[in-house]
Amino acid sequence: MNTTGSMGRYGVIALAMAMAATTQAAAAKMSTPSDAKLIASAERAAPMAVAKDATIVAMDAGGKMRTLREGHNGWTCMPDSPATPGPDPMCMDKNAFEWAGAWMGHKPPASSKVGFMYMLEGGTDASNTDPYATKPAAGNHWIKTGAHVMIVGADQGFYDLYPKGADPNTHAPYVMWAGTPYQHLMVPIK
Ligand SMILES: [Cu+2]
Repeated sequence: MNTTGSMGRYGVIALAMAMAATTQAAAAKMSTPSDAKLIASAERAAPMAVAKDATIVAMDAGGKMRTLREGHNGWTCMPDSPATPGPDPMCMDKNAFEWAGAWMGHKPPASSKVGFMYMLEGGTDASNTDPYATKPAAGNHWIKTGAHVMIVGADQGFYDLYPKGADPNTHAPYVMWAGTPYQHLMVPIK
């Protein structure tokens, strides 16, 4: 007996695929905040005097950068990353934005191009030693830092002034991802 009835085997498979695609589209739609929400999230990263005239960019579902709003003060802000537990929007000056692009693109950052970044909503990072960890490893936990600013692209001698452990005290300045091309100083401000 043909258990798939009159549709036949391939009809059932096609139907199942169509249903899966519809479910995925619905899930994507539900989890994608509006541009207004993304912009508001991005603007919370810095003082409003900086954020209100900044370019706002966001990563789309396919990992491509999309410009939500063109700015004119040299700053670029990104909304919270949904991949981490807490809110972590950021505002970057030009050098810091280039640095972040190098990190995300797995490329070497420019040397001695010091950049500055605001993260006034704080941030959570999966590892203080691995720039590409996406979740904490066994016996590890999310590195949670409150409102802070970051200094990126400085020389080694600068980072050598600060602690570099895997489990830093996040209430005082410390180096994240020490010894990698993406080491940077995390500076809590509260
Ligand atoms: Cu940060």
